Amino acid sequence: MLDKLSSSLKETIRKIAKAKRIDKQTVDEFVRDIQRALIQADVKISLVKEISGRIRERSLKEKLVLNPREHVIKVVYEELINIIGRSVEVPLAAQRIMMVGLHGTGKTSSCAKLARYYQKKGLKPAVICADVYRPAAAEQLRQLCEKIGVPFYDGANLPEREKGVMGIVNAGVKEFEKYDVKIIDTAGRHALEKDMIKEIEDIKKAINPEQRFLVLDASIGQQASVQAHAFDDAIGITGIIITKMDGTAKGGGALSAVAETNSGVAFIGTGEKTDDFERFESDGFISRLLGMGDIKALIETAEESLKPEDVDADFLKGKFTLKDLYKQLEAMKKMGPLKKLMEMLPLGGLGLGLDVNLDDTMYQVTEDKLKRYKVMMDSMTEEELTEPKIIDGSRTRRIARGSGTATAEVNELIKYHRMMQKMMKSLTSGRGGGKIPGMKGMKRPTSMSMGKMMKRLK
Ligand SMILES: Nc1nc2c(ncn2[C@@H]2O[C@H](COP(=O)(O)OP(=O)(O)O)[C@@H](O)[C@H]2O)c(=O)[nH]1
Ligand SMILES: [Mg+2]
Repeated sequence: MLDKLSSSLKETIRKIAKAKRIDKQTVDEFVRDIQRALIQADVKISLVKEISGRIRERSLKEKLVLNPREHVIKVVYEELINIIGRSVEVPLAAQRIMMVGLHGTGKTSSCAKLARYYQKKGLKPAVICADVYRPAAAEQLRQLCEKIGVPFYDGANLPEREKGVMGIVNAGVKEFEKYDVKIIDTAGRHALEKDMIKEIEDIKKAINPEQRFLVLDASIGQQASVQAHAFDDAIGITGIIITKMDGTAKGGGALSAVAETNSGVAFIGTGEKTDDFERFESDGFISRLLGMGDIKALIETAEESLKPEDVDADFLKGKFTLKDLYKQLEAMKKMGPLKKLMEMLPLGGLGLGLDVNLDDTMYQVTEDKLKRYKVMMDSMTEEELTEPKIIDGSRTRRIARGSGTATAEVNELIKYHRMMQKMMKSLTSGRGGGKIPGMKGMKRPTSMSMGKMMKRLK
């Protein structure tokens, strides 16, 4: 996916990191590399110019809080996030979703992918087919739904005269009253035509869907913005799904074009299979594009290393998320059994007040356990991951259902997190026994030195 853009950008980042010095000439060189890469990915020229200007300006004029190389990397990263696509929130709640888009863009496949997504998150989805023009359309959707065990409705039980689009949509929504997420597939046309627009306006009026997702084919590049504007004018698009990101080098065009509309990218399709579908989050996406899963953490760490008191304050506020825990556990897996590690710490002196009783099995961070934690975390919302406090009984049940685990396992993860959070707090607060010499690495499990980053880039 966007392999070419990715490899060019990685090459540039590597150059920046290795640069002997950062001056006007080198920055100009980096900017030219970035321009070339973006234009090849079909990003609009005016946007490319805009981002180049800002990178140049910020790289050279901004007050430095980092070393100059890290500063330039940070600027590139932030500016790319600004143009490569705005992402939108996708709530995990009961809702009606209508899918719109031109013919062949991937609406029908995306209906099944979306149903699968919600199913994995522990919600109950159902799908309605409102494409009455092509007999094969209903059959295609039925087969996709059958494969993932999601109920499907196409009005087969309706009397002939009610088998129109509106009849099916209304009956379908009623039929699936008890389902959390109702996904409605609509018919497309080969071009933006009045009767299609009228039809989707009617559907919107009749059932008032909370989400109106527009499906765009990535290979159209910048043209995405024309379609996005037109559909947005008609029904107010709440999120965009960009499909076929796997098959084109122009994905950068589609991703940046939608940022010009009133909406943002919700999901991307990365293949023909129902699981080839991911939530789009611009910062994570750009990090991956630049080849540094931890670039954000790296940059934050670099910033924080200048003001250690801020790091502490962060943890004191309880900013130790489930994602942090996961990273921590991964690191620990390498270090050996957690129990040994715990024994090495003067726990009493730390004032941990460990009221959680952990049995022996919980001390062992095994590959298997990490995998199970990962699927549970995949079934959580962003909010739950950052504020695990909000995970109550009903959320626990939903997470367990979505990840195919037991509520007891979810509870174990939460308990684990609470314990580690406590430990992190006392390690970094400077109180409750103070810092432990030689344990500085504990403070920021994600931190990476520039040297390490370079190694990773090689
Ligand atoms: N490679 C790839 N193919 C896709 C993706 N999404 C859809 N397709 C394919 O595109 C074609 C049209 O998809 P379909 O869902 O029928 O489009 P619709 O006419 O908008 O309903 C099908 O052959 C799909 O398998 C994707 O993300 N990647
Ligand atoms: Mg279709």
